[in-house]
Parts: sequence; C-alpha cells; structure tokens
Amino acid sequence: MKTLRFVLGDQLHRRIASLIDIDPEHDAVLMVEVRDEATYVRHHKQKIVFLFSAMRHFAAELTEKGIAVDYVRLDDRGNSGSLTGELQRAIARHGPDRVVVTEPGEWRVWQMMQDWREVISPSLEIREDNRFLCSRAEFEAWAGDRSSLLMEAFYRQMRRRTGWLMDGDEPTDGQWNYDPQNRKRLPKTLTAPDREAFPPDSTTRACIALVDREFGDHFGSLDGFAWPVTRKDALRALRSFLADGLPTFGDYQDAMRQGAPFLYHSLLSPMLNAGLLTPEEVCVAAERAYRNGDAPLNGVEGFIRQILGWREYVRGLYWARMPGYAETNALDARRDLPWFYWSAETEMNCLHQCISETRDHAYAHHIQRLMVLGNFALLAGIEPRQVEEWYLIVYADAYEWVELPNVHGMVLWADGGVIGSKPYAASGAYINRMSDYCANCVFDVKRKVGEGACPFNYLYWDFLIRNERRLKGNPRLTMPYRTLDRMNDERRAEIHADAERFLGSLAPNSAEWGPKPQYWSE
Ligand code: FAD
Ligand code: DLZ
Ligand code: SF4
Repeated sequence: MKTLRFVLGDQLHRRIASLIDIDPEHDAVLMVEVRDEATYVRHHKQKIVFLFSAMRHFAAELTEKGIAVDYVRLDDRGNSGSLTGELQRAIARHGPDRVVVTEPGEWRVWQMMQDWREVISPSLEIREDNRFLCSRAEFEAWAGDRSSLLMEAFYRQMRRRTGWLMDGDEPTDGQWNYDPQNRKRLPKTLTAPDREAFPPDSTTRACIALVDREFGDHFGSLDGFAWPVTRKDALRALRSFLADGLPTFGDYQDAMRQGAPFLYHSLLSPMLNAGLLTPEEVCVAAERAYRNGDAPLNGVEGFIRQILGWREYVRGLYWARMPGYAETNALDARRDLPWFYWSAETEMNCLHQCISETRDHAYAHHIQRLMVLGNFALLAGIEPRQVEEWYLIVYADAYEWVELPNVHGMVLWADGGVIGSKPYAASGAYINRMSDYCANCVFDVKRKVGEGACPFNYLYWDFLIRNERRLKGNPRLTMPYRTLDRMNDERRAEIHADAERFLGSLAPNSAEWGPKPQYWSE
C-alpha cells in the first residue's frame, strides 16, 4: 500500500487536506474510536455519541465512494485506546510507504503528532488544516508585533480579503459592525422556531448504547439527542437556520428565555467544528440570503462576524500563543468550581436554567456561556483551569482551540487583556434586562446586599473591590470605579461579607464528573 491517511474524529470532510489527493486504488483511510480521546476530559455523553456516529457515517460514505477505510471501533478486540497505539497497529497491518494526517485542533494532539515522527517508521506528513479561512501563518503575520490584537481589526481585514458583505473597498451599506442593533429584548409575544431535530438512526442508536455502557458516569443526558451526524443532515440544518433563524438572528442574538434554549441561534458549531460543514459555505449562504432579500443586514453581518471574525480569530490566537497562553492567571483566581456546575442544584434561577440546558442538550448559546455561566465564574474568582475543563467537557462543540480563548481570555480575563480590553463582568441587572430568569428566581435582582439580594449584585462589586489594584486604571472601567469611590467603608464591608458568606456556602467540586484531566496534572 502506498499511503495511509489518518483522519481524526473532528476532520470529517471529504476535501480535508489529508484526503485531497487520495488514490483509491492504493491508499487506505484510518479512523479510530479510542478511549483516550473520550476521557482526556470526560466529555458530555452527547458529544461522544455525536462524534462516534458522525465518524461511522463518514467512513460509510467514503466506502461507498470506493475508498478503503480501516475503521476501528471502541469495543473492537485489541483496541489500544490511544491514537498513537492505533496508528502503530494500523501500520503493522498495512505496511504503508507514508502516513498523511491533517494538523489537529488541540495542542495536546499536536505534541502527540510530533512524537509520531519518532515512533513510526514510514515518513509522516502533517498537512495544514484547509478548513479555516485564515491559516496559522497568516494569523501570525497579521499579529506580528502588534501591541493590540483586537478582533475587530482582524475581522475587517478578513472582510476585505473575502469580499463578503463588501461593495468594492467599503462595507455594504457603509457600516462594518451592527452589534449595537443586535441587543434587543425578546418580546413576550414572539415564539422562537422549533429546533430542527434529527432523531437517532440505527448507527446513532448503537453509539448511544455504547456510550451509555462505556461512559455512563460522564456528565450529561442522552435522552434528547437530536444532532445531525451526516453532511446531508448538516446541510439540512443549515437550510433550516437560513429560513427560520437568520432573519431574526441579529435582533435577539443576546436574548435569553426560560424554556427556550435555542431561540434564533444556528446550532451549527458542532458540525462546523467536526468538518460536516465548512465556514466558507455557511458564510456564503448567509450572504446570499442577504443579497436575495431573505434576511436583514444587521443579522447577516452579526452572523458572518461570529464565523469569519471570532471563530477564525480565536483559532489564530490559540496557535500563536500556545502553550504559554493556558498558563496565565492574571486575576489570581483560586476558588474551586462549585458543585452546582455539575448538578444544576442552585437557587440562582439563571444558572439553574443554563446548566440544566447544558446537561440536556450539550448546548448553551453564546450569551448564556458568557454572561451567566462565565460571568459567575469570573465574579466568584474560580480557578481558570477548572472553568476551562468544565467548558471543554460540557459542550458538543468544545475543542481546546476554540474553548480556551473564549474561556481563558474572553470570560475570565486570565490572559490579562489579550482578547478583551476589559473583563465582561456584569451585575444581575444585565441578566434581568436580557432574560426572564429573574422573574422566576428566589433572589431579588433589585436588591444589592443583604438577605435575598441577587448574588450577582454583591459579587460584581466584590469583584471590582478585590481587583481594584489590577483594574482601576482600565479606561473602560472608569464608570464603575467612580461609583465604587463613592462607597463608604461600611458599604464595602457589607458587600464583602455577603460575597464571602455566599461563596463559602457553596459545595465545592467533586470528583464524580470532573476530575482533573491527565494533561493538566502532568
Ligand atoms: P450561533 O450563535 O448561531 O453563531 C454562529 C457561529 O459562529 C457558531 O456556530 C460558531 O461557529 C461561531 N461563533 C460564535 N461565537 C463564537 C466565538 N466566540 N468563538 C468562536 N466561534 C464563535 N464555540 C465553540 O465552537 N466551541 C467551544 O468550545 C466554545 N466555547 C465557548 C465558551 C465560552 C465561555 C464562550 C463565551 C463561547 C464559546 N464558544 C464556543 C463560542 C459560542 O458560544 C458558540 O460557538 C456558539 O454558542 C455555538 O452555538 P451556535 O452554533 O448556535 O452559534
Ligand atoms: C473528541 C473526540 C472523541 C470523543 N473521540 C475521538 C476518537 O475516538 N477518535 C478520534 O480520532 N477523535 C476523537 N475525538 C476528537 C479528537 O479528540 C480531536 O481530534 C482532538 O480534540 C483534536 O482536535
Ligand atoms: Fe440570576 Fe440574580 Fe436574576 Fe436570580 S435574580 S435569576 S440569581 S440574575
């Protein structure tokens, strides 16, 4: 055999770099389900089912096209449990002249691949991941020695380069960014469209049984599994979003409603990250919807910015700054993750809702991740590594290249301001403005301190007091620090006492769902 082409679980695209020049006469594709990848953090059960089922379907599609696929299932006899072990076994089976692989999405696996050069005898070719719109080298050239790496500057350059929503050198309609129009409250009378559900087929049902058996003690429910697991269904999900979600996406992008976890969001991230969809086709389809008059500019721009801007930006930043990026803790946050992040057992209704939805769907939308779940972790001063591990475990779309910059940088400001010029800290007023959670909560969002006050309120001020030395000079925090300057010592002490009492009452993390991942403790 000539070439063995190793395709990882999140590289499921027919035109992925490692498959682009496949010779079906002589080459074979290797795909492996391995325990190490499901447990280096103990992924949400739905994430494992989603990937295993998508891998099995993808392998079947390649086989139908006359390509030889060597597919190792998790429970196959002799499965060594690791990517390295399975590559070694496959080399022994096939005796290839060379091995071709696409670069992975995580530093951990990148390091593993460097070791493969030592442990395997045929030559190894690691190809650049061709699914992204900005290569690692292009991002590094853009970042260069800039003192500021603002996403907006990167995004405008990407708009110019792709020509999306551009008229010549100018942004369509003269404005680059429609964010200020995209923060509307959801009217009570508006009903969000139903999520297009993809009920499990026999392949997915077999994966559900496998995951239940092998990873039954992982976080998350499998009951409502409804993710698309094939390219065909992923395209159907895209079409359904373009018709039902995109026209309203921008207006209510930041809104949250109890019992409506998806609202107008696309739910495309698991498919984008696993290769079932490409960012290019999704953005092109969204722009076409605008040009055809099917969706307004504010929503289409907002949507394209998330993918062409944020998604590409965090990926570039991850590779430019790893491995040191994960090590910083700029706000010196040391508290343990509270147990309720796993159990959802908290009287804070906003957190209870977002964690329950995360458990049930392996999904929460951006503002829930940022302004509820992340905001609490920031204000409470939870250790970055514990928060990062939680996010990597619980979402179907979580891979370190995208999770880490969002959590370490955007949410926790543990990078000291590389991504965000200020921490996204907010009191209960923000959650009350953007959701209906507070109306159903035992706490009073209007009360600042004392019995029954919303914990987000005193935690917000306690956060600013605790980090006064580090954050007071930040020009974007002038207003809150001015307010703080007017607070007397008695008020400050009251806030601090409430925060300590509340945080002290929380049960800390337990080992049941979230033990420290192996690679952190090494
Ligand atoms: P939509 O709201 O419909 O947005 C469209 C697409 O834009 C998404 O599918 C996604 O591909 C992209 N996108 C939007 N925001 C971001 C962003 N900040 N970074 C990168 N891509 C973005 N996204 C992940 O894919 N994996 C993660 O592990 C992940 N972890 C996150 C952790 C935190 C704390 C935060 C604040 C955000 C995180 N995000 C992550 C980004 C974002 O929340 C999700 O991409 C989004 O919620 C996925 O749902 P959707 O497909 O319905 O998105
Ligand atoms: C996330 C994941 C899981 C759960 N299982 C596998 C697997 O069994 N085989 C595989 O090739 N990939 C898996 N993955 C995805 C990898 O962890 C992924 O390639 C890395 O996170 C790098 O992006
Ligand atoms: Fe969350 Fe506070 Fe509102 Fe309760 S009152 S839902 S804790 S913001």
